[in-house]
Amino acid sequence: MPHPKTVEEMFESAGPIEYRLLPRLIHVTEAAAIAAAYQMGRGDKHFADQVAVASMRRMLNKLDMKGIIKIGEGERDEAPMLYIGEEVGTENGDLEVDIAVDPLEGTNLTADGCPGSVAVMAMAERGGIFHGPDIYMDKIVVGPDVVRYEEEHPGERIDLDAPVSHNLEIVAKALGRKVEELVVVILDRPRHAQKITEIREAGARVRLVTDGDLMPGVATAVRGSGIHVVMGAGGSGEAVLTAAAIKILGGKILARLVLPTVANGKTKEKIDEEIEEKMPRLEAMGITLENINDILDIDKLVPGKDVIFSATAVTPGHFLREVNLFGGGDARVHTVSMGASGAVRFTDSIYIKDKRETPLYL
Ligand code: VTB
Ligand code: MG
Ligand code: MG
Repeated sequence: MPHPKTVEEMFESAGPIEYRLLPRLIHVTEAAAIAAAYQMGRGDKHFADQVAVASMRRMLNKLDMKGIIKIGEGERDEAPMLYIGEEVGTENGDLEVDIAVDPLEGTNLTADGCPGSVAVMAMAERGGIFHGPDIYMDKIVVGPDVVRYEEEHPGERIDLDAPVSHNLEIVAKALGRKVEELVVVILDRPRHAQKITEIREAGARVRLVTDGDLMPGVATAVRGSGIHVVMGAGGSGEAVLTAAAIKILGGKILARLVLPTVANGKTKEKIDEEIEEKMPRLEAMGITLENINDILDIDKLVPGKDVIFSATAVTPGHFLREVNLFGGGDARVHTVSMGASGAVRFTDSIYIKDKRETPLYL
């Protein structure tokens, strides 16, 4: 299919979810981010998360759709709201929507007032988002230059199981750089010690993050962000959310489910405990001990076509400004949103309650 070129053609190519729900999705992540922003730096990550979840859920339930949470914060027993499997929306209209959600990605970052936290959500048509548990996914995320390079150089491909240096060399060639000129983001965790050593030995530069590798993953597909690769095991919901944005932006992600006890090198006893505890609900989602190690590419993570994504910063991000709170509940928020048509928006929203009290200012 030829790439739509004009605004008019892009407008016409937008699917019903992008056309009808993307403008609303921006409000959903904005509301959650503002709620969380009131808890910034207050040291209580659970409460910050709770208010973001509650606000996001109230907003979602105003949307005319039959929505199902496909991946997120856990099943009903652990997550009282927006749990995996929860149905949301008014049920009016004909839109059947799959949802991936992280109401507050970076709860610690918010509680500590540190950069990098966002309220984030993705949607697609039914069957369009990976239905999975909230365990971990190991992954590698790169931007569209790598996809183009792979197409032009058959046989040269990034590979989740290949040595780190192999992958970094391909990314470097795709970007016309040396490996020394790459930046890799990875969560600062003991489980990544070996990988971090390998990245450094390959010569690349490393940016360790204490939390939040989702938006850095999106940033790999944004030229000028200064981030070229994200690697390592983090939340599976976060990986699927990354995949939704990466699919829209034309990048690449390879991922694999992994149990936290396995990733974090726990004892066999602890691993067996986790298997016993989690396998029944994993199996109900079609994930067995035989296929749990399968590599998931972007079309497995986000099979949908009418994919939309929105992230509103709570604290400052790589390409988003933080929430500003003014008097009387007025707020200014910065969001990146996008849909499969290729329309990407940076929205600088200002909510004014009393126009005379708080005039709009630049
Ligand atoms: C990652 C990261 C998140 O949790 O998913 C991480 O992207 C999971 O790893 O921002 P740990 O269990 O080792 O924390 C976060 O840091 C928080 O959701
Ligand atoms: Mg969260
Ligand atoms: Mg998270």
